[in-house]
Amino acid sequence: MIKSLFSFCLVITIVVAGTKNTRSPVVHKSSVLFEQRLSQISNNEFYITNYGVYGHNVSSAGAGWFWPRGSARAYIYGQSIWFGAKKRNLYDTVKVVSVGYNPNSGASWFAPGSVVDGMRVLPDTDPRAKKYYMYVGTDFSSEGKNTKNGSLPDWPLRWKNSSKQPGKDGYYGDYLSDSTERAQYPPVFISDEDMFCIYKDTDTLRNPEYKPNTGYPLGLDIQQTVYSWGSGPSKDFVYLIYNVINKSGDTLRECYLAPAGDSDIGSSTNDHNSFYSNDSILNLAFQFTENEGGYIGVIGFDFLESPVVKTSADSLLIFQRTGRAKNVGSQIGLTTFRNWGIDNDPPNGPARYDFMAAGVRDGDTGPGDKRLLMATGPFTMAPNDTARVVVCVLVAPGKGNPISGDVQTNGYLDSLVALDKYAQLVYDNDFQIPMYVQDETLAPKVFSLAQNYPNPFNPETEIRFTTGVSSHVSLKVYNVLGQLVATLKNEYLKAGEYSVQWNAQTLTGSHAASGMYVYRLEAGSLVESKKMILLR
Ligand SMILES: [Ca+2]
Ligand SMILES: [Ca+2]
Repeated sequence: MIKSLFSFCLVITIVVAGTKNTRSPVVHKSSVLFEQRLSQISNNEFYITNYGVYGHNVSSAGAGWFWPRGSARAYIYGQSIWFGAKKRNLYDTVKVVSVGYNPNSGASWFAPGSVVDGMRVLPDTDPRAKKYYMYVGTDFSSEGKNTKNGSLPDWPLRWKNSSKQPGKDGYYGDYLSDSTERAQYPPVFISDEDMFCIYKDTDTLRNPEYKPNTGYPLGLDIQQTVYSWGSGPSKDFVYLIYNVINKSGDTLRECYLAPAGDSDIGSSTNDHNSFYSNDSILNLAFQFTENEGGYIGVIGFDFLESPVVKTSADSLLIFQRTGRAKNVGSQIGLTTFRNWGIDNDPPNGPARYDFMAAGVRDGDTGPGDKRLLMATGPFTMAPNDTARVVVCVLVAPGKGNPISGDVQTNGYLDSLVALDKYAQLVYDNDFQIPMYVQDETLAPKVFSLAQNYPNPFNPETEIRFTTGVSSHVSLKVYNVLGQLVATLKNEYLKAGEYSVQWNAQTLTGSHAASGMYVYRLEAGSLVESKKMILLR
């Protein structure tokens, strides 16, 4: 449960139809890009948004992960990923954590969209916004057309390294649910329901803790694909696949990625969290409840895939287009597991970072209303690097009274562990990951220059710009007479998002006087300028 409904209401401004009771299958309001959907196939009946929150019903501010389907048995109150990194910022290295779900407030700092279309959320009237709704495979025909809303883009995923034709050979859940067709494409294990979306951490208006010069945002695009099934043992687990792309110009060091949030099994006050330590290969964290009517399941969270590095100072060895790492043992795996009570949330970015990087595995301290977090890291991301992490969420029946004796050895977890091993086996042997194909008809602007912030300013302000291709870039400040006052950037830059601070110091080292100034970006053939005001 969240502690403060008040702050939740302030931060989450999404208005969507549907409540926990009605379980509206499609929550999709045409005037607002923010969207949540309800899974239709899996035995896990869960809400998921196009900005990373899952297991939370945003519209009713309530639990959003139920098992088995059709029951009122809640297992998750709300969850997403946190992404933490160290980066150079002005004169220091700062610890920054972008929060996909804050269990204290319910807030998400992520927003639908890709950084290539700007740091802020696109207005719904912008035609580019359409590609940032949630894609759900069962909405699409075999030709990849959206049968629910023809004005939305085609299915965006294609097989990597494939010469197959879009439409016939693209990746559509409903198309490949045909077993005859499916047999033509072994060894692919096709999901019955696929959901895909892209979101980013760059819209600082979404971050209630945002302050200039604290290192935010990290400049991440997160491509998220969720796979679920309706039959066999697979119906009890769900894969969440994250491709996290560093779209900033900064190298992000000692990165950690962690599913984090609040699981509540039925009543939130009598739950236990722990980490399964009897198997060194499984990265399995789990939660169970003390006996209460009807709640007999145990929920688990596992990294099926995590990044591969030689050392934490090296960049990633595995990239989106080079395929997954088959050898689980060469991956970083789970390095931190945290289990904490509702009153002990880490209060800010550096504290969250230290929490994720602690390298500890907290034990069961239940019963209570507990949060949990499992982190993989550290790894380094150069600009444009992609880190892929695959999380499995699974629910299996428990046995007997879980608080009598050790759940690790008394057999209570047997069904969960067996299911998790099966989920890992399926992923390792039979699962190929399609790649996102950028819709070229909706090609991003190559360059963009943002308004400085704050403005007016005294004495420091921040100017952000995006270069879609690598080129020589200059960013200069002029006074109203057209005289050069300061050169903020004048060098060859890789494609990416950049942030520059100006402390109102002139070329000669003196302090610029109050007044209007023009900053001018030249990148390739583009010239763009904006005005800013220094008020001393
Ligand atoms: Ca409970
Ligand atoms: Ca809880």
